[in-house]
Amino acid sequence: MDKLQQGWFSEHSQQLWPGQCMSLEVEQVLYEGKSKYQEILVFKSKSYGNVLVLDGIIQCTERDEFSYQEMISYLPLNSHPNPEKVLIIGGGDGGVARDVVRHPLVKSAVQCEIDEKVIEVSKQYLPSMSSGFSSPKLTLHVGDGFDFMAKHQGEFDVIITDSSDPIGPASSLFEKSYYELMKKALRPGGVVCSQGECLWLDLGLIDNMQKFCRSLYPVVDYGYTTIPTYPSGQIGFTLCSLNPETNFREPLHVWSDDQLPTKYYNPDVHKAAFALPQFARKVLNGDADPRKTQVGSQEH
Ligand code: SPM
Repeated sequence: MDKLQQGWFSEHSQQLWPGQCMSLEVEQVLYEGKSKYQEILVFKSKSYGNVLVLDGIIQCTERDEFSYQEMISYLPLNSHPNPEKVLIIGGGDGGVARDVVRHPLVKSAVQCEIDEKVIEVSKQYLPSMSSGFSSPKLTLHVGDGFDFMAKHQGEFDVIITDSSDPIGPASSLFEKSYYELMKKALRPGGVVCSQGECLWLDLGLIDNMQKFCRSLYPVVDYGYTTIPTYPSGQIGFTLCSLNPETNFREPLHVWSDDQLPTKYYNPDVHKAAFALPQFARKVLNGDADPRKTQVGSQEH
């Protein structure tokens, strides 16, 4: 199916969200090309600003990106007592780097993104997100996250994985071996937070990830944010901590607007991010089968 038709972009994925799609009206196509890893599209939309699309999937729009980037950054950074050194895997648009380097306790951040072309295109068409790349706190490395972490063990307080979906170049980032590798790259008491997919679409995957994470880390949780331009309007985060005392649901740090200006995140939103609807809570507590939460199931 052609993703650009009659002035509209439509996000179809038979594999990830069969039978539904998000469409945005296009004002102008700004960039269309192919990198070594994926197809890249940037267009100016009628109502959501500039939009970055990788392999046909919306990654961010200027209008709502902050809800995802702030939450994937500040849920873990405000759950660690002293998050001085941060590693970002992926996040080539720069939005997560922008929000990580703003955090008052972060002294340095290293970002490892595999696709240089995404960085280049984002610098040109998404300047409000890519501003983080110019921070003196940030070191940018182009390469594979697995290789990078294997060479940097025991170095990071927080590791944030801002990935695309579990098909194509990012699929390995949703596997147990990746969480084992992150565990080794953390300092004692370290915390990880990864793009953790959608309760409405991916509950089986989320359940499976929570289970294997619990076999590796003493504290594991799932928090989420709302975001209009991701499928079903919701996306979550897999959070794990090496510190058995961590409670992701209560922020350890509370900042004034002068110290950490935000547009989505605040301490109440932080706590609310972990309040799961009943169908999801039952599955993640082990009281229901994720397959029984499909449309039309009468199971309660
Ligand atoms: N820095 C923004 C990059 C976004 N990374 C996550 C993109 C996920 C897109 N698909 C969402 C599908 C939810 N099931």
